[in-house]
Amino acid sequence: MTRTPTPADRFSFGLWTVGWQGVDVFGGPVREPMDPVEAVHRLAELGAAAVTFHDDDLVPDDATRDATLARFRDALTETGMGVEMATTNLFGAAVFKDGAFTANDRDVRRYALAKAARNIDLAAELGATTYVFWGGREGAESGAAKDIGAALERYKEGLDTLCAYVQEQGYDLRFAIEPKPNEPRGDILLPTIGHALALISELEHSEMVGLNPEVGHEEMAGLNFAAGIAQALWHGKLFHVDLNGQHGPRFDQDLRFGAGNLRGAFWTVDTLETQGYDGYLHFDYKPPRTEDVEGVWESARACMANYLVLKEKAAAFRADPEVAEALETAKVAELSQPTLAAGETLATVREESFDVEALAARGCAFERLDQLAMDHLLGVR
Ligand code: GLT
Ligand code: MN
Ligand code: MN
Repeated sequence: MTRTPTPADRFSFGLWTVGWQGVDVFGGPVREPMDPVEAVHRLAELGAAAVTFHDDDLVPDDATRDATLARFRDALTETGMGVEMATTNLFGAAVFKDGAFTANDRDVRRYALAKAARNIDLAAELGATTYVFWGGREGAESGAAKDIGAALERYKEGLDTLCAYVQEQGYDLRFAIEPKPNEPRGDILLPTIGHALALISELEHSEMVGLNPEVGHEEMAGLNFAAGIAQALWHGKLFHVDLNGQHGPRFDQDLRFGAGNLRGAFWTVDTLETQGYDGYLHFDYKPPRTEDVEGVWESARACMANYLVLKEKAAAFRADPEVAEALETAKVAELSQPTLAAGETLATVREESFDVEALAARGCAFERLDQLAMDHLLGVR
């Protein structure tokens, strides 16, 4: 197995990731703006397959829109890079200070729909097949300010309206909702994978809406990312993924993939590689402010290399005969057997037929299994 990425690995990056100038709440930019054309070329050289963008990353103003798009298209043709996903910036401008689809102000909601529809047209034109909705400003800082039920109605209305628009236009595009618990709002609507799945089930065109979960966002909420995406896969809703790193519940760190919770990253890769995910492996990280532009490319390279190393280690774990034996002892495959036999009813399952004490005394043998995974991760097996 090689640790040098190729387009066959289907790695992709947001233009806003390598292009992040380091502006945070305490300080201004530390790097020059990055030309999207430069980003496409450098990422292609590093072995990525595609880029993704917000409308404002690529075409921030109408005066330069056509010229920028012409240069961008040329860069894609020259490098063979694709655009696999696009999204709308519905959070940066002052007009979205109280949200976009769920702003109390109806005019803001109407403007947000128009802004999203315009970029959906561009996304389809550039060949994107996924359109992400990260509602970072959809939320509140205080209780009385937001009627949560009404906000969810408007969220549904916004998504239903845009789904209908995509269908009318005949675009080959699916939507992916990205949950996040907080930041920039005090509390964000659809804070976790589970909340978003529940909203999706209420949508008019729920079949065309899935998820784009981000590692750091679930971990900010203290949740297990691998378990979250495993559930999303079970629902057939893991349309896309944002890979990055996070050190537990604190501000959104957006570290390079593999940094932060390394064991979590191992299980994330194992889940993506074994549970039927076939989408792009998208990195949504922020090269730290300490880095110059060379550090930016170094961290982008590291995101992909870390994924490939973990993929190698997870595969070695799965292929290890001792692991197979430990899985057997831990009865992991037994969970796939239905609890009742075909045609059996509860009438034949009698409490008195079980030796409950003996069942209770059986060890589960999970520690040995987990230590084998740890040994693979640590490189001692
Ligand atoms: C923003 C956010 C990300 C989202 C992006 C998509 S924008 O950078 O922090 O998690 O994925 O809108
Ligand atoms: Mn993030
Ligand atoms: Mn993200």
